[in-house]
Amino acid sequence: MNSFNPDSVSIDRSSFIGGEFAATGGTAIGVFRPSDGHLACEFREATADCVDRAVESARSALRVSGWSDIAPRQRAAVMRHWASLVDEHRVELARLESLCSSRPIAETMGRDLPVVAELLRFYAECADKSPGEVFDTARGILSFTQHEPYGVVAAITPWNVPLLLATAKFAPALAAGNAVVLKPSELTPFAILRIAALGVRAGVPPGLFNVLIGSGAITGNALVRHPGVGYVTFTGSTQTGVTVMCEAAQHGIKPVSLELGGKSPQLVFDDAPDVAELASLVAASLTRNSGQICFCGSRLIVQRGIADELIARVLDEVRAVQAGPTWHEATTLPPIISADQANRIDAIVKRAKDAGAQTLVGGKRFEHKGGQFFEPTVLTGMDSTNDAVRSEIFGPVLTVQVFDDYDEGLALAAHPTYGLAAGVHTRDIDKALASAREIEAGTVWVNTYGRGNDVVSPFGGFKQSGFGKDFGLAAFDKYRRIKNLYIRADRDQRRTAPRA
Ligand code: TXE
Repeated sequence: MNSFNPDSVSIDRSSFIGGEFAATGGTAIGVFRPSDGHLACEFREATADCVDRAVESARSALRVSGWSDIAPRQRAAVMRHWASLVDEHRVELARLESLCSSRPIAETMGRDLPVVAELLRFYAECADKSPGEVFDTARGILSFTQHEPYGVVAAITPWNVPLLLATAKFAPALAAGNAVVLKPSELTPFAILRIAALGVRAGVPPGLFNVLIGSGAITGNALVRHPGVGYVTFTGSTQTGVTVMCEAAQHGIKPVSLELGGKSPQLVFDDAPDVAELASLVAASLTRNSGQICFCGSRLIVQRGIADELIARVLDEVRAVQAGPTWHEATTLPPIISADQANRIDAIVKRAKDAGAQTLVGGKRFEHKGGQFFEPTVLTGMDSTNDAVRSEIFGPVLTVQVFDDYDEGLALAAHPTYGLAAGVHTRDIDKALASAREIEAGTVWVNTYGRGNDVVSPFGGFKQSGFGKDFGLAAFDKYRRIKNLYIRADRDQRRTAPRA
């Protein structure tokens, strides 16, 4: 019912600056449909001059509109209107999102777009619900905090769940009274451009929200360095996160938040509830978006008593997936975003096999009607030094390690560098809480895995998975500075007080 013809989708072909689609003039960048390899369009990259224009138009929109000074409820009203326009345009936006990404239409219609609208509503509600504090001080002193926005927030976002991850940044930043210049991945720009145009229709002052299309090296780098940017929020690889953090430090000591890579374990004890349901969860975490999800539960660590049954069921589940283009409703295994990513997955799997890993299912890339795909792959027989166990693969590849006792399970679940998320499966609440405490990760799911449609809970990693949260109230708070006003209020009274 939701399937669509990719040639019938009308797309916007330039950056969005100052409230309109604007000529940019850099070198041409091709945007390809990963499902069939077709060129969807060419953009002119946003150069450093365009970054200047976008940041200046954001600053001017803040000045002219008074966005940060108006009553927060007025900002909330605009954002609620924006959410209703997103609902109204759900089909068109879902198609734009699926066209050049790895997001199947069933997921963009059923999950991504509803969550995008909900994020706009959630942060609209936050706008006036988190006031400052008044402190207990000496009589005659009034000390309190006020929140102030940073000004212009630079947001840099990835290709894997493009629109939802971008909204998780621009919605709280705008609700907190900032302007935003967003650079989405150059591979997946379409839906976010349309959302920006809908924002202006909803009443977002023109220029307050700009979207620049370009590469990380040119557009992204110029944006992070720009002196008019007050805060940098980034989601992407750990390696690029390091560059972004260094550049932000060297060009103005700008605060940053980084949501980076992961290599998340699913720790399954013998007493896990409902093995059939668990097998579906593990398999879905592996195949959804073809594993191109930062919190993909890519390491199954399972206790011996339940291992054979669980692995057999996971294999049955992953064999049932249907590879296909993102515009077919029935697709459950979408393409890999690019040939480069497919090569990267292939290289890691080959290295893992060379180092002794055995393949229980899958193991190969394949082409399907011009798209690059990778078979859902389950690897076993590895220790924790194997590349497939250590590196973020960002593909549909699951490693399996079997353990005998609690300590061994916990030791296998630990990762030397990443700490994004983890799953723990057990009926024993004491064991669940104890292992959740032990595992160094920003999120631990117990007897479930993944975020579903949740916008309320904060998400973000520990260690080299980054710092700072997206989603929830924590994300709203990070886009506000705290100012303390300390007022001596008894001066006149003392001057006029009668002398003893
Ligand atoms: O990421 P990059 P890539 C991981 C995943 C994947 C690997 C590489 O393992 O296989 O990263 O993917 C912009 N200054 N994740 O190369 O480079 C870039 O244009 C400023 C996990 O696509 O990190 C894009 O908009 N910006 C991750 C964004 O950064 C720069 C999601 C992410 O690209 C830049 C994606 C620079 N110097 C990949 N260089 C997750 N946490 O979910 C690049 N960019």
